[in-house]
Amino acid sequence: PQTVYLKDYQPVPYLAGEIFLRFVLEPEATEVASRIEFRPNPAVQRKGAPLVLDGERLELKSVQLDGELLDPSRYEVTATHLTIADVPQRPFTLEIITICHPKANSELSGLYVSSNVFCTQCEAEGFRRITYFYDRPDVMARYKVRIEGPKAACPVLLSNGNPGASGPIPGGDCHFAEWDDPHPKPTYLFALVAGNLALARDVYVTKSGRKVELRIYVETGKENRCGFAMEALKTSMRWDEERFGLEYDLDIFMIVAVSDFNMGAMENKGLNVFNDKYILALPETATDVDYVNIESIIAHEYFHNWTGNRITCRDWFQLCLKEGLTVFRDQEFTSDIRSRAVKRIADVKRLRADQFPEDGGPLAHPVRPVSYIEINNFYTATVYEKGAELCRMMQTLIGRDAFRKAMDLYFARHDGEAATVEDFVRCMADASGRNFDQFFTWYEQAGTPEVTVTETYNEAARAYELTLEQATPATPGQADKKPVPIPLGIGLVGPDGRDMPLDLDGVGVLNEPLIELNEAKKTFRFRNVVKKPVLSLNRGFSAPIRIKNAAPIPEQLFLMKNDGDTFNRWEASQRAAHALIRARLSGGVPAADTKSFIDALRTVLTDSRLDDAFKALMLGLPGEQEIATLIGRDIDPGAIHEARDALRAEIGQGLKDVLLDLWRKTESHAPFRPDPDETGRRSLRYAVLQALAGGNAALGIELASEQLAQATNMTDEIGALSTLVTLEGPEREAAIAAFHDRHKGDHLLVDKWFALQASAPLSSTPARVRELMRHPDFTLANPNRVRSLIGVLSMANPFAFHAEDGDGYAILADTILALDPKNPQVSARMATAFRSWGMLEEKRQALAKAQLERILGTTGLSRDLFEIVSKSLG
Ligand code: DPP
Ligand code: ZN
Repeated sequence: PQTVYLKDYQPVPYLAGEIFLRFVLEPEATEVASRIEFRPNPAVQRKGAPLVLDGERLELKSVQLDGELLDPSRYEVTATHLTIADVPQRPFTLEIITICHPKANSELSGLYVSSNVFCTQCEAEGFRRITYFYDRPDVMARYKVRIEGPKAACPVLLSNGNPGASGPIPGGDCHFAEWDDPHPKPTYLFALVAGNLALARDVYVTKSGRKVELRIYVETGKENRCGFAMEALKTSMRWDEERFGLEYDLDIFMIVAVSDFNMGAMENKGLNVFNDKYILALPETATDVDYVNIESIIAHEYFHNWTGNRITCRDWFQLCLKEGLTVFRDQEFTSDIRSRAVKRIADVKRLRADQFPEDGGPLAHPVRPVSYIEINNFYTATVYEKGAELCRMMQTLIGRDAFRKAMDLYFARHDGEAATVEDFVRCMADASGRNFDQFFTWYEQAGTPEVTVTETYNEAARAYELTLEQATPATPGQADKKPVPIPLGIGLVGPDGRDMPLDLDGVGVLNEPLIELNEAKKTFRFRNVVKKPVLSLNRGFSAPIRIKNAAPIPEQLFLMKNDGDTFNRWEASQRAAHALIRARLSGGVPAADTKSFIDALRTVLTDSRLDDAFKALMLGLPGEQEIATLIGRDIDPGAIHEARDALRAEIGQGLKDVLLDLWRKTESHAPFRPDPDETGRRSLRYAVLQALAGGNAALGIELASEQLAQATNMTDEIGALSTLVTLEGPEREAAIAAFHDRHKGDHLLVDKWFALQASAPLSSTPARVRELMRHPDFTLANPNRVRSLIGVLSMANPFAFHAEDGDGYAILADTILALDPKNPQVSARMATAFRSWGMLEEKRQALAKAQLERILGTTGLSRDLFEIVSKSLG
């Protein structure tokens, strides 16, 4: 397969004006007629260049140029392109008729059928499976669409933009609908949906008083499950007006929920398509986690209307321009409407679980990559989550007001354009007056920077010296790293638990509690530090770095109890727990330290000023994957699991009284509400249950079973079950069977049923997963189903995935090989679970490597899978 390079970017020789598309829908063979206005691109000095259009899996029927039918000798058709060597060097119109095969499309890219509904997914390069065109984001055109289809099977006919004419087609059972999108857009934002769908409606009035019709389309019978999504949509629309001054720009905004979808959701202009798990919610079908996800994904896709659609990307290397920025925007949205501290902790947990391992392994790539084989492989945690961290750092460095000015400038300069990361960062620089040249390294350099801390304190001189050194480990293709500018939130906490003034030598008392490490090494000298302080660094996780030498446990415990920065209070608990688990792994059991850790936890859990959600987070130990990433080599996932479990047991036993008290206090029979308080209460309740079960399995089984028996909403049901499935015994099996009986008619709940079993850290889990792969409800055709069983096993259950006999690896490889011919995007995504094989202990390393080699040795691999597996093998 070919590699595509950023440095090879070339604009197209012909630009497109209007594109008119006519679809005659049939599941087996859909006819697409296009009429496209082209004109030579004045910015390109290649007179007479051929017109080379992208197209895949299309049956070409005819080509007309300016109304004249072209003889096939005038053009060339390959598996990937239509080339017309000789086109006029003035505006011309091309008309093409092609056939595509939606029913046979198992890749879920292009036009396909999901549960009898026609739908499209065009990002990144799916449009080329619909018709021949320039399938790249820098070619923006005005779309007019006419859809014709059978009235009975497809009463609903949707595309982007505003609705136009519609009605019956004389002489048959078909009807048509026309859509007109006034905003020029690239191919990847095109969408079409047609089928028998039910509808929820609402109206939104924008801040300038325009009425926007809101519609959410779902499977018939599920209309009553869209209320929460609709509210989230209206809240998002309001928030974007208030925080960024951005208003919606069409007469109608539509969302369609489908059950077969490769991604979470897609921001097509005016017609978002969603994986239905991120739309449908009722208290008895969705958990708190589902509610929070629905809210933030609705917001994310809506926010793309400006950051992504109005201003799009010049090429796919600029993907973070829309994704990193839009994740940052959705994070801010959630922070504003829920708890900022809880959101920050959740995001950092996710960054550490997904992005840090990616950045430290064979698939590491810069936030703006320089090459790819398959672009679909670059919808990664690095592009999204680290990309968002870069936006956050820019806001931290210039302040919220200047950041807003920079955003305004970005829209003023680039609205309607396909922009680059340079364009965006230039707006930051121009609006703030700050130089961002060095900052750009963050976009170009892969790897997680490591900061080493050295402190000295001189009581007599009241002088505190902080020396910080940064280094970024080598990543594939990037051996030498440059220093990056690192903004560090900082506090010097005095013995009374209060922050002391930050009086920096040569600067004076800092206005903002922030220092910047721009060079490889720097010493900060603080004056008038009357007592030896405890350092609280990288407050709020102001930079996506790793502090290499964490302070000793007693200091962490002090911060856990006292730090004025909520994030760092949590961070300190993670560091302390991590240190305790590490100590166990190397044989030393520090009884005194464990006891003081438990005491510190007790202080937190009994503090009535702290909210439930925060307490729940404080009870959560660092994940096994996270611990493994920090250790970095010779990993024995079984040993990590045991050491972590042993600490859990001590916590469960040592805090039994407090935990039981919280268990009683968090009981409620009030009607379900997915608001922050109630969500927090339930999250604490189930963290407490897990902790109690960790200390005493029998007690865990008893409480979980009791809770399950009286559960009236899905959060309570899953909360109880997710603990119960970790505890072997007849109760577990009975509960699993009962859940299926109760919920087998609801595909989203059947997904949960698979996921619960795949998540259990038991040695019986791989065998259970193999059994479930033969269950009548299991299918490789549905991405959510694959993710809930095989994805959960391989990405969320390190203990079972890394089973000593290698069966976890074999299951994953078997699945990947069976899936790849059907859906390469998902098979490649699954394969990333192997990426950290190189840090395993020898025996597991060999087992995992053998599976990777087995995959790579298979003929006919997709480009997607080939890229992931070959890069993983290094
Ligand atoms: N649908 C994906 C997202 O919104 C890709 N654009 O992130
Ligand atoms: Zn996005």
